[in-house]
Amino acid sequence: MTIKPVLGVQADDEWSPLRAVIVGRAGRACFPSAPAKMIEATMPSAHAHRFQPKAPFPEKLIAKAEAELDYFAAILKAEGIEVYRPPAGIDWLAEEGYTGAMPRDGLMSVGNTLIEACFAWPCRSREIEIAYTSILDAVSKDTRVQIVRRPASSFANTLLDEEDSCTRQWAINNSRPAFDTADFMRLGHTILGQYSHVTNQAGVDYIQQHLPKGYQVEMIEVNDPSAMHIDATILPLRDGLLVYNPMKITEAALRQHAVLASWDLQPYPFIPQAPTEPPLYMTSPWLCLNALVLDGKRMVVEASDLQSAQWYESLGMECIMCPFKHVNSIGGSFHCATVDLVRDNS
Ligand code: DAV
Repeated sequence: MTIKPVLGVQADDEWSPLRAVIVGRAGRACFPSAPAKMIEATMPSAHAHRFQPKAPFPEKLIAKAEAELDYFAAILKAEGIEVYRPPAGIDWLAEEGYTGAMPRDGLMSVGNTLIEACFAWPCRSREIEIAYTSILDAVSKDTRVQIVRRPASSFANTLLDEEDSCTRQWAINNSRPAFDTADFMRLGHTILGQYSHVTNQAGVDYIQQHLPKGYQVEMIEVNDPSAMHIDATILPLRDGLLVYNPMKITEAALRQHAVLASWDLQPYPFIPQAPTEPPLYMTSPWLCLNALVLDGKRMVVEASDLQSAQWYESLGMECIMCPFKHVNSIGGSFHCATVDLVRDNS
């Protein structure tokens, strides 16, 4: 039997059978450097001083993260999933960028449309162009695919302007569209999003304008003073079942959204602990919710996280264990490191 290559973009939820996916590559990854205000608002305070220009992550850490990403990609390929990778060895130090390991922050598929983030952090402004142009070219050979590249106007360096900035809830203002795509979670025709230190109202309006017909964004009420990315706060496991971080969101807030009204909503029942080595330079240990669901039955979970795996299994999932601690260290887990291009929900 020959397997037909799956090309294009057709995905609008987090759980339908995955057919084609992007898996990132670290390259010569660096601590992202952004104005102190943006870093202090979001990054773990113990590490905030590391986020300087030209500060590469330790070479050994990157080599291990790269091996984990390769192994993860091999697991997905062995499941028959088409895997797209950016070029190896991108020098993010020379580009004054961050990494190509976290494509979820910068690309979101909704139906046949792939939307590029209007990143708030200047060091990420060319990340998708640098690492993902060849993949965008490949998928757009399918003429049904719409790619929404970030507009030149979204590069304006105005997000920290304004005198009243110390009274604002978020580090950024609303002077131009800003959003990371990881502040959004797709549940079919409804996309749940959060405002954050990288996502503003103009960014939300921009997404809504560029969605295919019939899709809408709803903003979710999250209690997270350092909010940046919703994909360690909620995770749908299958149609009708979602897990969440009860320290950041309440069941009542989730139930306000019609799409979740009748879902089984399960709070994560433990307080996750950070590993001592390698350090989580950029995130909290809630990366345990940053898993990748393959098909509503199986999901990929960090190899040492037996506590989460047992819990997910008690909810009826089957866990595929994959080492990922070094990728976690540089900013994310399986959800962050991927972009689903095709999910089969027909
Ligand atoms: O809990 O630190 C991590 C999200 C990564 N995309 C957290 C959020």
